[in-house]
Amino acid sequence: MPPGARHEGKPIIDFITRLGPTTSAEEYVSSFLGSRLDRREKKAVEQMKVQMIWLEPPGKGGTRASVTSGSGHQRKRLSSRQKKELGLYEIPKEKQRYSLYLPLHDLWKSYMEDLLQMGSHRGNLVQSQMNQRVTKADLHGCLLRVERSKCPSYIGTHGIVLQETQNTFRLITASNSLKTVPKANSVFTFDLGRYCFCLYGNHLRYRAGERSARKFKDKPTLDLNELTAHARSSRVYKAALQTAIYRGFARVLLSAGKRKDSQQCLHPSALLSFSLSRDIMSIPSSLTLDSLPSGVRSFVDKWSEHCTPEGVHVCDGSDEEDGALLQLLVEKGSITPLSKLEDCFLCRTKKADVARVERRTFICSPTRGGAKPTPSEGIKSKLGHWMQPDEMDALLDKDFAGCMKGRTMYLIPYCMGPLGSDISKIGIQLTDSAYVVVCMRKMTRMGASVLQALGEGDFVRCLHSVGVPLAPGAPDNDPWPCNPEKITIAHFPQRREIKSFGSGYGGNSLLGKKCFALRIASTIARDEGWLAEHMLILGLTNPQGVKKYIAAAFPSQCGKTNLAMITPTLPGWKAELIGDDIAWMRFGPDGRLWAINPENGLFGVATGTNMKSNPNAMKAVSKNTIYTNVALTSDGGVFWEGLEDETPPKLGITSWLGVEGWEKLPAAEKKANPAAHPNSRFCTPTVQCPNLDPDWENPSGVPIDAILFGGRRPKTIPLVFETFSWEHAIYVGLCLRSQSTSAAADHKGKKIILNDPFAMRPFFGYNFCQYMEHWREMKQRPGAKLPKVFHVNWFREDAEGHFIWPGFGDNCRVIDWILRRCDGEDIAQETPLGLTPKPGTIDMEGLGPVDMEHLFDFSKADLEQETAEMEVYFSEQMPGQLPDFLQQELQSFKGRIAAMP
Ligand code: O2Y
Ligand code: MN
Repeated sequence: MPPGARHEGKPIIDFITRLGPTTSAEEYVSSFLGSRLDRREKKAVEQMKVQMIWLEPPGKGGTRASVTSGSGHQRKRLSSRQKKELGLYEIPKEKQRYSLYLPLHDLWKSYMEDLLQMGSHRGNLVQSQMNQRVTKADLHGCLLRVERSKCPSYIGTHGIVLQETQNTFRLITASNSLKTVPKANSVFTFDLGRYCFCLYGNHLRYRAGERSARKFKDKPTLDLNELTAHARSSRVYKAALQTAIYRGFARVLLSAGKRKDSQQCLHPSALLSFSLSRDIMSIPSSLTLDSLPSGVRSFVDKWSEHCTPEGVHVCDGSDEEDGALLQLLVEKGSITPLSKLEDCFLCRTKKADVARVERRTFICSPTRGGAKPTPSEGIKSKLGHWMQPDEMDALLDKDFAGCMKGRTMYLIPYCMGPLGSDISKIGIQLTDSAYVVVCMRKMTRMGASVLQALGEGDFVRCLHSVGVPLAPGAPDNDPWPCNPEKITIAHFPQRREIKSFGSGYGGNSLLGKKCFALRIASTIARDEGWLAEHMLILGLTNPQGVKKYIAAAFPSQCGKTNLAMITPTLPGWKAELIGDDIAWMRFGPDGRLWAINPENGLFGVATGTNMKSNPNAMKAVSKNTIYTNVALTSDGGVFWEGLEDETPPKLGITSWLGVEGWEKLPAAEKKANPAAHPNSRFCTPTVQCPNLDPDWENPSGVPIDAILFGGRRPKTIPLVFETFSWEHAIYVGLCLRSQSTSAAADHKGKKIILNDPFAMRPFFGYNFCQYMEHWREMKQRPGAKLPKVFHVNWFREDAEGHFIWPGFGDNCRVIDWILRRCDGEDIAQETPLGLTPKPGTIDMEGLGPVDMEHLFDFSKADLEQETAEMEVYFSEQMPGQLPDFLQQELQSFKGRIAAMP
């Protein structure tokens, strides 16, 4: 610290801005002394020089009473009053700018690093020396934060120290305001490098000069209980100590002594230091890095070295941890509590981070052909993106280097599937997003029990960052940090690894979902002989009490969640949810496919969900839910398009973009700027769904009787048809098409029919043509009893564009027909497409008039066009690569069409 900066009064002010980064302390001060002061100020500084000498530890030749200046003759000190009169304590308004003092802060940091020997000599100081030095250090320029105070209004005050008096610090905050905070009964922290130091104000009640000359005694005083509200248990202490050790700073922490209550105390010093980021300090966990299995430990060591977070928090999944994280997110402005709904929060993302980003989603298998079929020349592949693994590693290594600076790295141990099931798989996600942690806790089984189940077993390695490191001292005040230009979601199926950078949203950041449970799992499934599919799982019990299970694959936003939570309109029917998005299906000992839902939560689209379309979902999301990008109502509730009839008209609405009074906008403007983003989501635990199946966590899964494919098809494709064979079923999966939705950012807005084979187009973890071969091989397994496969279309339209079929709860009428077919009832007739219901075999009891003829109507020309379009698709997307058995299916279909009158 330059001597000139060691003063009690007027701070170094505007000349700071002129200093270059290499300016030495002396130059810095000379610059100030020599050129920038007016007469009055120079005189004051002369006086301060005297004061500066005072602040040096008194040597043999000097006494407080007689200190000599450089010129040799004695000077009299200014009294505090005189200094006040000289205006030394005043900081003019125009100088009250935080940015002016950042160079001072930098200078202070190098002074402290020297003082504490944190540079090349690091490690030489013993605990007591370290404490002495921190105690005596000049704090002008320190970025200090009030961690605790008797007066709560000071807590959180954070700024650069400009003045220190006996009883106060004066700070300039990032919002350019001067704050005077009392030392008494306050606890302060400051960060230095990767360490966080803690100072007890009661011990600092001296003038800076006196403090520097004082001898402080180490005395046992504190434990972590006194530091933060959440740090009330020895678990937290252990985590703190362990993290400190991990950081190589354990020297500063000694586990000396035990308190009466047997909690270990931090080192018996009033001025203890420990290496924890602020977020870590306030989030409790029963887990420490040392408790991790060795494979997990090397994984986190590797990436924390590379991403350089402030600290690592190992998530234990407890309620306390969840509550503290939610609180932290509220404090940071990332989420808002919804007063109307119990334990519900609203999160608003940035406009540029609202959906999955397919064009930046890659499968990094060793060869291009391992990831996707080769399209014909000049045609862009729509079946995935590939990058060579080394190339992707190199690219992402750059992006991830230092990307978590200033942030906490959270380690999330999670399990896809019920804990203890043979079918389940474990992942470890490292992330710097607390939002991701709280969502992962709802979406997966997460925490301590997962690590226990893992032991030294293998796991899927998942690394995620929002990609926004914080500059030293910069405030963490962006509620939705993201780096949209650099979004990359990379999968390394052979290494069972996922790396995601730049986005905090849903499918890009909750890596257990699409990345693991579909892309990586589909590869594992191929290797191990099972299926990982984009399918809901639903149990249906008919009025006779016979229960069957279906799995259904629909492209995004085709009502999959609605079907998974269907309330059947047919009397006596019961529908029970297993899962709404993903199914893992394995052969059971009986040769049937048994399915589990690998997820623990619903990440459903909010728009369009209401008491008519999905009453079960509405009930599920009435508590303990995180809403993202929905609108806020003036009574602390939520709103989205589709809730108009269920929202009192007087309520004010603030759109997802923060537009207040949205409800008063003209209809056209409302349409152009919806209250909720079309891909707005609710994130809620599955267990909150009222129609949950009692077997939803059965480790063996449930036996699947029928598989359904479906899409939004306004014309040509009938309400339902049954496939002729397993091979024909694969052909129907291959030909799955649907009107576009908004879930994928790349196709926003446009209503076009898109190919979405198996509803898996964005989710294949390996080459789609090999995927179809794998499906075929399922049949070759000895004793395989595969389910029947159907195609459904709830979205057939009349000439005016109105839906013909009522949909929603009435879809159970179609399912009834399907399940009767599974029982072998003779209720089907052959058509070129497949087997459709014989007239009158769909139960229409209690339903108004429906144009059944139109629902099943297709012409020869329609089918010819459909086939021609599919052939173009095959020749563009997979020329010469369509498996032979599917070529044969295509030819058979064409033959059936040709035979039509
Ligand atoms: O847009 C996102 O990030 C979420 S996408 C999603 C979420 C839940 C269920 N399905 C999907 C999907 O796109 O299929
Ligand atoms: Mn989905």
